[in-house]
Amino acid sequence: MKLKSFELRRISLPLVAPFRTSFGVQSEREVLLIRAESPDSEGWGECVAMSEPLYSSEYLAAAEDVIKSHLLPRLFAQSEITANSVAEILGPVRGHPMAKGAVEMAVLDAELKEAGTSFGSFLGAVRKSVDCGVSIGIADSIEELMETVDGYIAQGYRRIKLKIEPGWDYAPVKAVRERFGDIPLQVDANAAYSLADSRQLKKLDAFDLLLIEQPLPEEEVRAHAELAKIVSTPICLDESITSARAAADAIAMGACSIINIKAGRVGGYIEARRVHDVCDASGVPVWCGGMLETGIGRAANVALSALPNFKLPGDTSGSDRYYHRDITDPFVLKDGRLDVPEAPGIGVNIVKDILDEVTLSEEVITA
Ligand code: OSB
Ligand code: MG
Repeated sequence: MKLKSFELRRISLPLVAPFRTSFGVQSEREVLLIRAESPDSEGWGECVAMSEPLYSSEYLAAAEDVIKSHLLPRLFAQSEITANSVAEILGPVRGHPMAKGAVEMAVLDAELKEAGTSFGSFLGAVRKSVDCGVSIGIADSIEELMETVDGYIAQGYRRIKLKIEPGWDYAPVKAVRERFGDIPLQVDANAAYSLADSRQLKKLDAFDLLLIEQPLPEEEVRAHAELAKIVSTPICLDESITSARAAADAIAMGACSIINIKAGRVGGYIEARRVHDVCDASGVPVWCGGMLETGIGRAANVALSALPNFKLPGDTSGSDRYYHRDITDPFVLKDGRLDVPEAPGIGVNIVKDILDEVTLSEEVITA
């Protein structure tokens, strides 16, 4: 494919409710979107970097800068590119997986639209719909949390994930278990603990959780292996898994028995599929994480979630879990599931009027 131009568009969407994690409170989602244009096609990419570098070191303004200054010039230097070649062309630039992943996604969407192939069939989907879970932020009180969980269960979500941090762990998990019984339940600490907290984390063993996600810092893979010997709840890694190779290493070390896959965190959907394959070959089940995506990223995440080793419900919630109005036709839960889009590329329609309304800035970069 020949590249004509890339459009970089910053948008801001208010969240239906503030989302509190151990790394801060989010009440709006600022997102960088990329539109790749070729002579015969166009494709969309969503950069999952957040406004501030609190989940990982990447953040929106830095992603925008590295894309403009270092990534696009490398792509424009090629006379023809394929989505499969993007990661290698961008390889000399260290780090910035979310920025690279967004660029690759835009190119891949354009390429698949031209070929008439959906993301799902490109990636190897084996299901027409996927089981959905929901990620629930840290609440102001146990009573407020009970109401929130109750509402999501009523909407049909097939798994509940509670954000935890020191001071908000044992009591809320116990309360949810006692009130809602045997529901599929898991927790996510976003690296808020240290190995010295292992006695507190071990108390969660009483609640038969599906998993505990990323209790310790990103770099502390070995410490997760130590923790795994102490707690019986399965350890799942999110932040630490930055590539298929990192996944293979973490598994070999005994640091996790489940992996959360986020395409942006590993540099794109092609590497995400490799993470899936490495885990599958090791007997490690995976599930699809979320980054409060718009319908653009959600469409691709739902397609990815349809691969065979996605054995647990993902953080692929309905559009109304996040936004009053999404920039695509909304994803609506049916019996706790979302349908995998079947149209070419990401397979979801972008609502141009809404997109324009929420746009903060727009820049077109030409070869
Ligand atoms: O750690 O999974 C996480 C949101 C932003 C950044 C990190 C995480 C999350 C979530 C929400 O848990 C997932 C979602 O519903 O998109
Ligand atoms: Mg997480």
